Amino acid sequence: MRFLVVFAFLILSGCAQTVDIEIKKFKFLTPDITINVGDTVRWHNIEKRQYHNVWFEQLGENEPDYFFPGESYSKTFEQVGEFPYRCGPHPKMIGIIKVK
Ligand SMILES: [Cu+2]
Repeated sequence: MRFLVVFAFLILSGCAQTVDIEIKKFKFLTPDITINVGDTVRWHNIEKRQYHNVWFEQLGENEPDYFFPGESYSKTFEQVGEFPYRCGPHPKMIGIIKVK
C-alpha cells in the first residue's frame, strides 16, 4: 500500500529533474533542449573570465544580473511551450528550452 502511494506521488509530481547547460566560449551547450514541465534548468558559467546572463527577453522579463565563471543560474519551467532566450550582453548567444 505504501508503495502504491509513493508511486502515485511520483506520477503526479512528475519526478522533476534538473538539467545542466554549460556556457563556454560564448555558447550555450546544449543550445536546444527538451524538458518536462516542472523541470529546472541550471546554466553553469565555465568560462575562464567572461560573464554572461540568461535572458528570456520574449517573456517580457527584465534582463537578469550577469553571472561569472564558477557561478550558475537556475530557472524552473512550469508551463508547456517553447522558450527562446539569449545572453543580454552577447545577442549572438541564443538558446531555446522546449517544455513538454
Ligand atoms: Cu554572454
